[in-house]
Amino acid sequence: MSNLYRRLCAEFPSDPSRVFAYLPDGQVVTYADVESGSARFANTLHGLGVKPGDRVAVQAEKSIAQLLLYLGCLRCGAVFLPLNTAYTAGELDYFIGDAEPALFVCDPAKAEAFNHLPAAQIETMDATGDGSLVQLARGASSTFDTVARSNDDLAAILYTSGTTGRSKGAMLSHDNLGSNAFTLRDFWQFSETDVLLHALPIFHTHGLFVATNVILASGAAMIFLPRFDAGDVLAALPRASAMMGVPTFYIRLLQEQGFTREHVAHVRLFVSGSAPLAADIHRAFEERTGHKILERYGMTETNMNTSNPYDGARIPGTVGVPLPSVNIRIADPKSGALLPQGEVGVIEISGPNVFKGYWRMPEKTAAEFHDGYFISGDLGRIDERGYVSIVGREKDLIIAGGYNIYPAEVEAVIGDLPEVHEVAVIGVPHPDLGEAVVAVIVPRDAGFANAETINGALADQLARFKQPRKVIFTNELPKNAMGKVQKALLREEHGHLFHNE
Ligand code: MLC
Ligand code: AMP
Repeated sequence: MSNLYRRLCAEFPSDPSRVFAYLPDGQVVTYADVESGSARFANTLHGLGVKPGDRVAVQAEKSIAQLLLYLGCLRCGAVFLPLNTAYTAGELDYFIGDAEPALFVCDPAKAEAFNHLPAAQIETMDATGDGSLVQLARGASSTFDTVARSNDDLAAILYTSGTTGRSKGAMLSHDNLGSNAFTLRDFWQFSETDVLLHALPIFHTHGLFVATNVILASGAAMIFLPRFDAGDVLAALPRASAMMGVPTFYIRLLQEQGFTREHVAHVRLFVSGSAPLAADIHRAFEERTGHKILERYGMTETNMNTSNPYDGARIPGTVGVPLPSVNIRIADPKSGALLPQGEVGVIEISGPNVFKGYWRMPEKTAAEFHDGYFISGDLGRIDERGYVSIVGREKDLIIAGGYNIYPAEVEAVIGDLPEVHEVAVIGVPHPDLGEAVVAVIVPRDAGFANAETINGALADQLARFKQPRKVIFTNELPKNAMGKVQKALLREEHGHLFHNE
């Protein structure tokens, strides 16, 4: 039963005509379709020579076909490797070079641009679920004998940005994903009667594993929207029993007039995660709807770690208690010594949810573990009731709208521009995105102050969400005695840049 697909499949409804997904065009995908569609992809991958352990990299718009491909990968033992659709061709070069996938699946419109990539084969899949791979799958058999996998065999690799600027592939096993899916299902009381509103991207942990795996593990259904659009979400909510989102989703819903107590009275659960949910948004949401958002805390490397309770106090500003079988402790960021309850330090995590390490980076992996615990880089405290609060980050990371951006990566690209002498990239509070990227630049020529030139030069090199929302020119960056840029001072100075947006 170690193959994650087999574990999920055992929970599918006994009536295979039950709906797995409601699509925007009115079509439905049943559990029978999940079984046959994933089999077709598994057979297709097999036919293309993809072997157990081979990576299948995918950069394609959100579609049910892509979810079926993910399940097809699980079934034939391939390692699913989804990539953010915002990544530029330059960024993809690195991922493909590093992961060496046996197959790269991309949007048909982009296939030509990727011809130079060293992937063994390229096939396509578009937003409507069509493309060369889908055509092959249509002709494949609708039954497939799901291969045996051990708990530790890899099911997926998800790239996360790195503090040094180099992305790292987090290796997630069948049991990492399986254990977390079943834990969350039970903790949040999902069942066959649920209908989840799914408006998240499916190339990250949140939309792919937390949302999709939990629904499959419950034999439940989802309303599958291509992206978050407040109007579309509002229109779909009357048919949903639960919703999962990043804080920006809830901030935007609160701006909608039609988002009222009556409109969502029947919804049993709103979950937030991937970025801090401000306590005042939590309260405003409760005031408007009567619902307390359930905030949880996770990471690509660890899946979900903590959650506010389903029954019991959901405390604004906290991420709840460790999930069953997850261990959380707090360590001194400098010495690594374990700290007593109540003190602030780095959050360390162990449990079946914790990943197998970074792809082909054994030293980096070793450096991020402390006696078997993964060092999260998040700063937190555990209170006397056992609730965890995240109070900051030790890692230099910006989270905008639930996407992670490592300043080091953006600084490296901007620092290479001929106009730039020095640059510091910081995250500044933003009312919609939580944080926004700001670049503070010392130009080579004191008279140069042209943000368009800088932004224009970044367009091909960095995904749009990593590019600065504002560029500020200055004569000098504040530095400490060691010559290190004092980012805290910059954040303080520019903290109000987006106050009125
Ligand atoms: C889009 N843009 C962003 C952005 N998303 N910029 C910064 N941060 C983001 N998150 C850019 C667009 O390219 C566009 O650029 C401009 O911002 C305005 O776009 P928009 O229309 O307002 O954005 P929208 O498409 O509505 O997207 C915003 C969003 C989306 C919040 C709905 O980013 C989103 O779905 N985020 C979810 C991310 C997520 O799933 N994270 C989970 C990670 S897993 P321009 O200039 O072209 O207009 C994880 C573990 C865990 O963290 O615990 O879950
Ligand atoms: P990612 O690498 O995209 O998986 O992002 C993981 C990071 O998101 C964590 O290390 C945290 O910094 C942050 N994060 C996730 N959930 C929360 C939350 N509920 N509150 C605060 N930060 C969070």
